Formats: sequence, C-alpha cells, structure tokens
Amino acid sequence: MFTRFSEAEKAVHFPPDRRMFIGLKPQVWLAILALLLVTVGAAWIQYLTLGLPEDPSASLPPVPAGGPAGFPYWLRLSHWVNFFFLVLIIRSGLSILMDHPRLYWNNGCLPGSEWIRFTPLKVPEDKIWTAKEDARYISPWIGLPGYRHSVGLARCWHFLTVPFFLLNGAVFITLLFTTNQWKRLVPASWHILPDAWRVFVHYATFHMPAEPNGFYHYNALQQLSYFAVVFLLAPLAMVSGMAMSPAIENRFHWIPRLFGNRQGARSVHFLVMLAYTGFILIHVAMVAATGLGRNMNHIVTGTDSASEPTGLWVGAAILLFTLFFGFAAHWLSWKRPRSLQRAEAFVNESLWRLSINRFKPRIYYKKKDISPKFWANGKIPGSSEWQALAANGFSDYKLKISGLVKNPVELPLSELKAMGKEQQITMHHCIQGWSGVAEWGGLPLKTLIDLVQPYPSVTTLVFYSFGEGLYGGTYYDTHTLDNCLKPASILAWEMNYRPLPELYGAPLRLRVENQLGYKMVKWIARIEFVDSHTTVGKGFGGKNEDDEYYDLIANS
Ligand SMILES: Nc1nc2c(c(=O)[nH]1)N[C@H]1C(S)=C(S)[C@@H](COP(=O)(O)O)O[C@H]1N2
Ligand SMILES: [Mo]
Repeated sequence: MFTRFSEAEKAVHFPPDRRMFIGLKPQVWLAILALLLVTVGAAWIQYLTLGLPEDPSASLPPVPAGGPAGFPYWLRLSHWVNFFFLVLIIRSGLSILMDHPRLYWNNGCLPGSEWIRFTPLKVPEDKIWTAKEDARYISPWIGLPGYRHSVGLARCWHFLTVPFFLLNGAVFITLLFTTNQWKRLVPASWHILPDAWRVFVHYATFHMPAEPNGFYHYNALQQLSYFAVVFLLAPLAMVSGMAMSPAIENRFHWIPRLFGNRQGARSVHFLVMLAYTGFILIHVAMVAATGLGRNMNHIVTGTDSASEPTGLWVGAAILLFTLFFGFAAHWLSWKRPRSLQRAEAFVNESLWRLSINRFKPRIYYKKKDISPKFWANGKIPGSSEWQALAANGFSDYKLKISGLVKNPVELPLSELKAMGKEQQITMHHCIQGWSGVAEWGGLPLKTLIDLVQPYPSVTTLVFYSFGEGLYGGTYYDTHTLDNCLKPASILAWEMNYRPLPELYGAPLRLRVENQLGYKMVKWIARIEFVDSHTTVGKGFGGKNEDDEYYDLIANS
C-alpha cells in the first residue's frame, strides 16, 4: 500500500525517520498502576480473602417481563453504521494526532510538559524547531490517510464522517426512547454498581459469570459499559471535540474549561478514543467467547438462533466492506484529494458558515495566561527583499493595499502605527493540535478597511506573505470581509508587549481569532481586496488550502 510521491512530497509524507514511539511520564505510569491496583488488584484481594462473590446474573429470569425482546431492525442497522463510522473517525483522528504527537494539560503546550508523546524526539532547545518539523509518520494501515503530515486530508475524513456518526447516534437515541429498547441500556437502579463489580471480580479472576441471553438482557457490567459508551463516551467525544474549535473556544470559554483548558479537551478527546478502541476490542472478544453465531444472529438478523449461519456471514461481509472501504478511502485520499476536500467543504463549510463562523470572539485571557513558550511554524522568508527590510528594522517597509478598493494605499509601519492600536490576549489554535496564548498588538483590520473603501462586490481579503509555503511559492491566505470586521481581527506588529519577532512574522502578521493558525499569515507583504477567493492561486483560498487540502473557513 505504498503511494507514489514526488520527491518533495516524499520529504514531507514519507521521511526517513518513521520510528514508532510511545513515551509516558513516570506519573502516568503510576496512575495506570494505581488504576490497575484499585480494580484488578482489589478484585483479587476480594477473591482471595472472601471468595468469589455471588454472580448477580445467575438469579436473572431467562426472559424478563416487560423488557425488550430481541433487536429491531433500526437498532441492528444503527449498530453497524455506528461501527463503520467509528472506525473511520478513529483512524482519521490518529492521523490528525500524529501531526502534533504530544498531549498536554496546559494551554501553551510547553515542550517537556506533555504527559504522553508519540515521538522519540525531545524538542531541541538550541535551534528553531517548528511544529511542522515535529510532526510524525503513522502507517496508512492504521491512520487515515496515514503517512506524515496529512492533517488536511485526515480532517476531511474526520469532519466528513462525524456528522453522519452524530446523525446515526441521534436517530438511535430517539428510537431507543420511543420504544422499550432503552430498558436494555439504562440502569433501573443504583444496584447496577455493586452488581457490575461482582461481575468484574469474576472476569478479573478468570471466572466466567453466568451468561444471560443477550436477546433479552445483559449482565450488569455489560449493561453498564454499553450505557457508558452511549451516554458518556459519545457526549464526551462531542464536547471535547467542540472545545478545540477556535470559533467555539473564543466565544464559549466555559466549554474548554470543562476539561481544564483546550489541551485538556484534546487529551480527553484522545482518552475517549482509547476507551472506544478498548471497548471495541473487549466487546468483540466477548461476543466471540459467548456464542459467536448466536450473538451475530441477534445483532444482524434479529433472531435468537444458535445454528443459523446468516448472522455470521452477514457480519463477516460488513467487516469485509469496512476493510474494503479503508482501501477505497486510501485511494481517494491520494488520488482524488480534491474531491475529498470539496465533499468535506460541501458538508462542513456549509454547516459552519451558518453556525459557529458567526460567533464573535470574546477576549478572556489575562496576562498570567500568556504561554511561556509559543510554538512556531513556517519558514522565515528567504527573499532578498524581506532580508533587506529586516536588516533595516523594517523602516523601509510599506504595506501595499490594492485590488477592488476606491483608495489603494502604501503605508509604512509608522503610519500604520499612528492609525490606532488594539491589544488583546488570545489563544492561537494550530490545525496540528497545539495552541498557545499570547498578547498581540496592532491595527484593527476594520480601520484599514474603512480607509481603503472596498467596492460593494468585495467578499474577500487576500494576505500575501514574503515567505513561502511548504512546497515553495508565495504563502498567502484569504479571509472573508465579514471575519476581518469581527472583534479582535488585527494586523499585529507587537507580540507579548514587544516588537513582533522575526520568527513570529515581522513586520506584520494577521490575527483573526475565530480561525485556525494557518490563516494567520505572517511576514505580510501586501493585501488585496477581491470579489472571490477562486481567482487567487489554485483557487481554494490559501496556500495550504491549495496544496494541503485545508479548509477555506477554518472554524474547527
Ligand atoms: N507566511 C507564513 N505564515 C504562516 C505560516 C507559514 O508557513 N508562512 N504558517 C501558519 C501556521 S500553520 C501557523 S500555526 C502560524 C504559526 O504562527 P507562530 O509561528 O506565531 O506560532 O502561522 C501561520 N502563518
Ligand atoms: Mo498551523
């Protein structure tokens, strides 16, 4: 399954260093050990001192009165639809994770503070080490689309599948509660907790508890885990996912706060994925261990037959289909990436434009929240023009503003600075997953827009950089006029109360706070007002949109 890359693509996606690595902080090992002790350890102590507890499943009636009998077609269907999308979501999520292969509990992603890392590398302190350089390879057998730095396409899969996953979940929950099927999942009393513990003691000490017929009901631990998957993991995944969106994080600060902060939400999002994966593995093993043929008939054909082979065959066919779709998805990702980008935009951009893109950012952060270290991205411009300007402290720099405006201008920094200044402390959200809080000072874009007077047909501002993109060519990005007019949209010349450092975009960089980091063009050379982003570059709205299939509207 090797995709043929050009040399430039190979350097990005298939680097020589493809080592897999998982590194945990000692405290995390201790936490895992403690968790094992209070669960498996406690189960063994109970077993060895008090003996095996009574099995609560043994006293269950074979067919409970008033409870659901069997699985209706909608439940069977949504079970498999759920499985199909969950596989795609987990695989694409892993590809996204590897673009910033570190997880933290602090907003600033301080190097060395990560509780888990998926890279053998420590962040070097003696040289510039950009977040892009830090991205790691993941095998396309595991990640979708896999390889290194494929976050644009991975997000296409993630965001394209999530709405269908949620829709399926919503239909499932609705039907669950409009029929008697909810009784299967929702515990009727707190008794479920001690009962589930007793069942757990059986498993943990290698004793099989009595097996209730799943056609009618589950054992206590099984019910509790199914309940948790539906009513705990799914909402947690949703809310922690939402908490990472710049448009949401900026507007509803309390959502990331539920997890401590945005990186806490990202860590929880990962832990939910682990829980899902663990659940799938144990669930499948238990289904196989407790009468595979019969269990498959329950969830495929809706019958309680132990001998009929249909359930097994159809189940195998669904697995094969999911596998086959994985190959098709791989092919689509690398042979038809543009179609994928368009499909994702059709679904998500449409949804976002109507919802979260409308939120106006609010300023929450205080001086004490400023990150001690701010990750960097992008290559410092190599152009002689920028180098000469930099050598002069940008005193010869002029920002050029042109395009569909009544009053095109060229403004030196001194004039820009005289036009006004806003200061704000905000969070930067990189598409790779890292974030950082910094103070930014500069001119509100609104002041500039008022000055140049765009024609009514203008929808979009194009920001051109002195720097180059990943594959060469001018770095640029576009923003809708509407987002440029939002609060906190500024052209910054100041970072953390000092002149903007070269690495971070001197002389001018953009802040549009409801968008992801790649839209914050650094080393700005000029601004052009246009009536459509499609006439610029390859027509997708930015260098990364053109070359890496990123989103035009980057709210999430
Ligand atoms: N000109 C230019 N601007 C750029 C980039 C780049 O590569 N070139 N990278 C973008 C990305 S992906 C991010 S996350 C931010 C990083 O900003 P920072 O270096 O201040 O953290 O800059 C954005 N602006
Ligand atoms: Mo980024």
